[in-house]
Amino acid sequence: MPYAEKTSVLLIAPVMDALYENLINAYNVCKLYEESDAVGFLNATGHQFRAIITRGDTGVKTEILEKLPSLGLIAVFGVGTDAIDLTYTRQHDIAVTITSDILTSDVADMAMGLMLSGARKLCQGDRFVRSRAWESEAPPLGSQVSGKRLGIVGMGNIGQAIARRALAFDMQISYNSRTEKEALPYTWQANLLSLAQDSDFLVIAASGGAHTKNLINSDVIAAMPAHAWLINIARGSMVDEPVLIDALRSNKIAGAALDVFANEPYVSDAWLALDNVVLQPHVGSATHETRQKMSESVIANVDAFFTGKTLPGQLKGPL
Ligand code: 8YV
Repeated sequence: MPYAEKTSVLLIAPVMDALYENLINAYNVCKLYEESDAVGFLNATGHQFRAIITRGDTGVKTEILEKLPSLGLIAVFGVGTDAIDLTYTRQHDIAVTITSDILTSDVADMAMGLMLSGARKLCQGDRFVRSRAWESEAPPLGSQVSGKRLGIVGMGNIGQAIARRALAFDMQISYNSRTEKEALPYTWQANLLSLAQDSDFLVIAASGGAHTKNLINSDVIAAMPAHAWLINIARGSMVDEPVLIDALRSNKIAGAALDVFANEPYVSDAWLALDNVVLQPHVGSATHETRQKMSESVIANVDAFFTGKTLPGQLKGPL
């Protein structure tokens, strides 16, 4: 059989081993993040890449796209496209694929987990047992979750999956989104401030990007009741973090349970000094099952692109 050279693809950020192994079986994978002179590398080789692979949290800088004149595909390991310039991709006819509908349940589970661990003080309880404080003190009381008012910011797939779970907790569910989703049995609040005011738990489940940057600002945080919790499983960029930190320091709200941060993986010392927070390292979709399916989805999209088939995860809808 004649020797066929593998097609080159460009990897923007590290991915899980299983995905990397699958990619190298079929493609010549170049790791941009390991290049000491990324600009020089792209100047010399950029024209050869028709596909790149990246993560939802990393996306790809437009300066990189500009050095890839043959690019036809950005395959995202994740669903977030907020770190990709979609105006550029549309103008240059670059398809963007995401791992649609795979991580919804896990991220919704994480939102419920954060809500419960914050309000019921699960992390403090764990530390209380480990430190043996239990032998001499009574454990702290938490706040009830069942039956409370849940406000969801964003009612896409993940918001809806959170709402379905919250129904089983007898929660009263309201949401804020650009338009009302009349088919859903939840109360639409056109005004985010009113939603914040009327929620015991405010969960951020909208997509990131310029349109939602600092959406949870000082007005929204000031509108939240003093006993309320803020939960974020979406993007750190959606929260004005210094304002939230101030509110938590002065107990203007009860707490925050966060899976995402504005400058992750860097998390400022201010967060670490607070004990009314639950902090997670962006692990909403991080289960073996989901990450395996996400890997398969990325491979399916890259393979479909190079064999001229319909891209199963192609981003749809208006930008
Ligand atoms: C991914 C995410 O797990 O889907 C997204 O946009 O942010 C996460 O769910 C992440 O891209 C993997 O690192």
